Amino acid sequence: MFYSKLEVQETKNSSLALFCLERVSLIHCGGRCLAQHCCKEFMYHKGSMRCFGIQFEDFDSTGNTKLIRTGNEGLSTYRKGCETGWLEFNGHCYHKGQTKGNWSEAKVECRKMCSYLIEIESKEEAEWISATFLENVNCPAVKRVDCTAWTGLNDLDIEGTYVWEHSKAPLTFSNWHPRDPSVDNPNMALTRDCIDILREGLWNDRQCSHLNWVICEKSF
Ligand SMILES: [Ca+2]
Ligand SMILES: [Ca+2]
Repeated sequence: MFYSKLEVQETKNSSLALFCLERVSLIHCGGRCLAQHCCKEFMYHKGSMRCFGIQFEDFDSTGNTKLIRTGNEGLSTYRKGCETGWLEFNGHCYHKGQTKGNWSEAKVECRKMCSYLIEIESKEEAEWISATFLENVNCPAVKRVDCTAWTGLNDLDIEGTYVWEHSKAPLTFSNWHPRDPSVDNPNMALTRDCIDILREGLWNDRQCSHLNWVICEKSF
């Protein structure tokens, strides 16, 4: 089940169209959207067989998207679920990459898939992420170093002021390890500006150049 049909048209003035196809089948339209990470949903008009791929509002990957008006008579909207290789939790999709990277590389990696480094808003989300992606990987002996993944949280701009990279939201929920962020040695915190999630779901500040697993998140 990749799509759910939206019965009630959401009230928006316009949507960003990623692509627009004429005279195609509903299945063709859905397949096209499914093949593109940046396609959030598609709109289809049965009569004219027109197909619009709609992209995530918070990503304009191509730079040449067109605005189309919603509320057009006869246009049905189909919202995409999580793509193959992505897992769902609470209305969001998550994907763990195959290779490790430093924090900037991790950020770029997620962005390529119209997603962002995980932003953790609850204890349930933290625990689900660690149980799903970190507890079952082959962990070498040093679990605190090797079985960890980047989050979008960082204090790169202002030391001690933590923000989520994609949403720019300040920290409302936190799940720090009792000794973090660098509680025992505050000087160390000055060079540790990127936050990762440990195997047990707790957070730790680390140098951004460290190589960590990459977990990306997107809504649907
Ligand atoms: Ca989240
Ligand atoms: Ca810091």
